[in-house]
Parts: sequence; structure tokens; C-alpha cells
Amino acid sequence: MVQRIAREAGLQAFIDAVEKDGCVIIQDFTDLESLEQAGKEVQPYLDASLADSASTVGALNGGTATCTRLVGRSKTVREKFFSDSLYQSIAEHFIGLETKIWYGSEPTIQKSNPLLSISITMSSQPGCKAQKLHRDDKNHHHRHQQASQYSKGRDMLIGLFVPACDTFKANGATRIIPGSHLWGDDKPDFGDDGNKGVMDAELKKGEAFVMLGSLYHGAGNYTLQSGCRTVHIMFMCSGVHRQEEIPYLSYPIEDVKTYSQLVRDRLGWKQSEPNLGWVDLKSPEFLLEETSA
Ligand SMILES: O=C(O)CCC(=O)C(=O)O
Ligand SMILES: [Fe+2]
Repeated sequence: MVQRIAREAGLQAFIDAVEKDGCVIIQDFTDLESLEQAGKEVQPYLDASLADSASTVGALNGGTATCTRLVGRSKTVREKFFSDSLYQSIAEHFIGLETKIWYGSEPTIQKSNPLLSISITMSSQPGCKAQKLHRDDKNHHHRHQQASQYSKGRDMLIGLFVPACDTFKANGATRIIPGSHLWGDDKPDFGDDGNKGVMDAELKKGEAFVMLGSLYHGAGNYTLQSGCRTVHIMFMCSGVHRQEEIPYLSYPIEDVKTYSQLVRDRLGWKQSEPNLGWVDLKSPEFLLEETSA
């Protein structure tokens, strides 16, 4: 199952749910005004992408309009959804790294914060077929040991899905297999009909779905004749992995200078300790302080 939990339950309740099921629904994630505002910000890009919506990149199989570079194109997604402190705290818990490293006989604790790996709005259109069930950490060639209990450090990717509309079976709500984050890498058992253990992550507007990168899932079949199912999707990877969307090419530096410290850091403008992601041997933040000529 997937648990629906309100913020007042506190961080640990969300961590426990994600450990057990691989996913959780934040019941009171956002409000209708923010969803409407985000919708306005991304709609021109969704419209423009329609001509291109035959894309079959990754798990896409045609019929999905997209708004890529999402945190740059939607201030609301960037500041309200991606920067949400609960999502950030859950992510820090699951994929933040803190490692004891020896310099000679001196122990040091080195920290690496999560990075935004991808932000994209996906909008399933009429005729959009269900995706094959998959794990999103496939992109990082991540490997999994079958386990009966969660152990910290298993995952390197964690996603946030913020639906712009109610999602349900007929409009292709994300199909998920709760518990599959504990599976190994052998051929997954989806049963004879392909539906074993599968449920629809049906969401109401204002809710959000958080999922580990190891959870088997896929967009459902869009069976309605009109309308669309639009979801703002963000994934963070651990700070020592390559990001799916290249942030330094996707978000111009002059734009990044206007972003909050958190967003700058999560895009990779702060180095991961020790020594990953520098310019001139320095954390690249200094480049954001320089004024353009
Ligand atoms: O649209 C969805 O619900 C999921 C999309 C997805 O899993 C993907 O494109 O990798
Ligand atoms: Fe996926």
C-alpha cells in the first residue's frame, strides 16, 4: 500500500513510510493557487512541445507533452514545490551522504548534499499508452540487493510528483508496486497479467507523491478521449552522481544568480565534499557572486 500522511505527523512518519513501501503521499503538500500559478508558467512550454510529443526518450512512449528545464521555467515549482522543506528533509535523509574519511590518521566527516537530477512537467495526452514498469535509477546503472528490510544508503535517487489535476486510473495515474524498492536485480515478477502487486497512485490536487528511485512504477494508460494528466516531476540524486539534466547548460548563470541558496546548491553550484564539482579548485559559488561585464 501507499500511506497518505499529513505534514503534522512529522518527518519520521514519512521516513518510516518510505522505508516500508518505497513511497508515500504527502496529503497537504500544496494549495490550489500554487498549482494554478505553476500551471500557467508551464503551459506555453507544454503547448510548444506537443508537436514533439512523439518522444520515446527513456520511459516515454509517445503522447506525452513535456516542459523540461522545469525549475527555471516555473518559479512556483522552483520555490514552492522543489524547495519544500519536507521533501528536502526526506531527500537529505535517504540520499544525503555523510562519510568518515581519513587524511593520514585524522578522521574527518565529509558531507555531500543531494543534487537536482531532473525537473520536468509531463502531460499525458489522449492515446498515451501505459509505460513499461521500470526503476528510474536505471539511468545511473544503480544495483540493488534483495532485502527484507530497508537499510540506509540503498538508494541514490528520490522523486517528487506534484499533480496539476486529480489523477486516477482512467487518466493514467502512475502505476506503482509498493515494496518493490526492496527487490533485487533479477527479472521482476509482475505476474502473468503484468499486474501483480501493482496499484494506481491516485492523487488529489494539493497532494504530492514521493518515491525512491528503486521503486518499480510507470505512467498508466490514458484512456479518456480528451483532457490530459499533468504532473510536475522532480528527482534528486546523491551529490556524487551525474545529474540527468545538465544544469549548467539548462539554467543560464544569470538566472541562477536570482535563485535561492538552496536551489543554487541543489543545481550543483556548491561542491560536494571532498573535492567534487569545482572550478579552479574552488567551490563554484564564487562565480555567482561575480557581476557580468
Ligand atoms: O508520468 C508518470 O506518472 C511517470 C513517468 C515516469 O515514470 C517516467 O517518465 O520515467
Ligand atoms: Fe519513471
